Amino acid sequence: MKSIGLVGLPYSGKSTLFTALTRTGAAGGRANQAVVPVPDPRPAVLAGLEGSKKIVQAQVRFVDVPGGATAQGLAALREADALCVVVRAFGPGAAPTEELAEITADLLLADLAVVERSLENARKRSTARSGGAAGEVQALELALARLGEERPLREVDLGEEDRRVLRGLAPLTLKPWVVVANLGEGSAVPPELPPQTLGVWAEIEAEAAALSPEDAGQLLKEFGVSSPGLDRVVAASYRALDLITFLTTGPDESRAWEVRRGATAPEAAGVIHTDIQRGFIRAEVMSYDDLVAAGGWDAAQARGALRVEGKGYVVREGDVVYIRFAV
Ligand SMILES: Nc1nc2c(ncn2[C@@H]2O[C@H](COP(=O)(O)OP(=O)(O)OP(=O)(O)O)[C@@H](O)[C@H]2O)c(=O)[nH]1
Ligand SMILES: [Mg+2]
Repeated sequence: MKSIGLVGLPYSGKSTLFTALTRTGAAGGRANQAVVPVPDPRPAVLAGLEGSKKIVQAQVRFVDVPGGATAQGLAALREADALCVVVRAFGPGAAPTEELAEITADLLLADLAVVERSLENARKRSTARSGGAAGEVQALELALARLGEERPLREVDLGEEDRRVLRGLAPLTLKPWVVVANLGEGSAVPPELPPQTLGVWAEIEAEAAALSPEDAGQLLKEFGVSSPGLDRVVAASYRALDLITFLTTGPDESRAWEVRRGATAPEAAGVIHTDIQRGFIRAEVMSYDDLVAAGGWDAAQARGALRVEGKGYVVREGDVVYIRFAV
């Protein structure tokens, strides 16, 4: 399960957004987390067609970190897989672009401090062991130089070894991120924010989160919210994290799973269970669309939609897979 850390200046509306996303109230002042199902209609559709007893969504964890670049807050963010940067675009004196610049600067500074400290240590070890930590020193020097130019590490062209070294430090600017503008009622995303910025009305959605589904739907409709923040924040985070969804279905359950884009069939099998990866023989695969168009797995197979794939197969978004394995 991936975790997404909410970061932003105080009063940007992180806790309000957290409430909207997770339907749980945020505990004041502390980092707070909640696991929510990833919105995806496909497992339920598969369950209907295959008569599964259970529907299981993929899950994602949100972590609400109280404002500012406190040591505690940054430590909580380091454990996140992706960041969701929340800027205030509601109320008097809203300056979302400046807020985004300020948060970016805070994250860059935090990384700079961590990389500097590690570089010092690596240099000491490198001289002591006559060049043993040379690769490490090189990676850290590159990172330090780029951070000094105010370049987030996520935008830096890093080699395999650089990535390995840096991953150990969990730099904040290496994490994929999604920018969310918390909008005032009826207003749109200010055009000066980055083009991928998501606009949400956190307060209205947080209010809706406390209502019954019917009342919530009514309220959101009144305010013209067609696609809830959760759907869009999760979708954008999946894109930023380069994740895809594959599905499994059977009499017991229909389920959505997340895997890194580019993963092979055995790697996807490993998401289900390490034993299934170890004993992988082959994957039987059809696309979700083909399965649904035919009205079920067997019917789709009869139409020739089933493919038998080996160890090298790269799993695609929306694949429904059945793994043959032996232990
Ligand atoms: N008008 C309006 N007020 C909002 C909106 N979102 C949040 N607020 C209000 O702004 C204040 C701060 O919101 P929080 O969600 O607590 O902000 P935060 O980012 O969690 O702040 P810290 O935890 O202190 O860092 C609260 O009084 C919210 O009710 C919004 O979309 N519109
Ligand atoms: Mg808060």
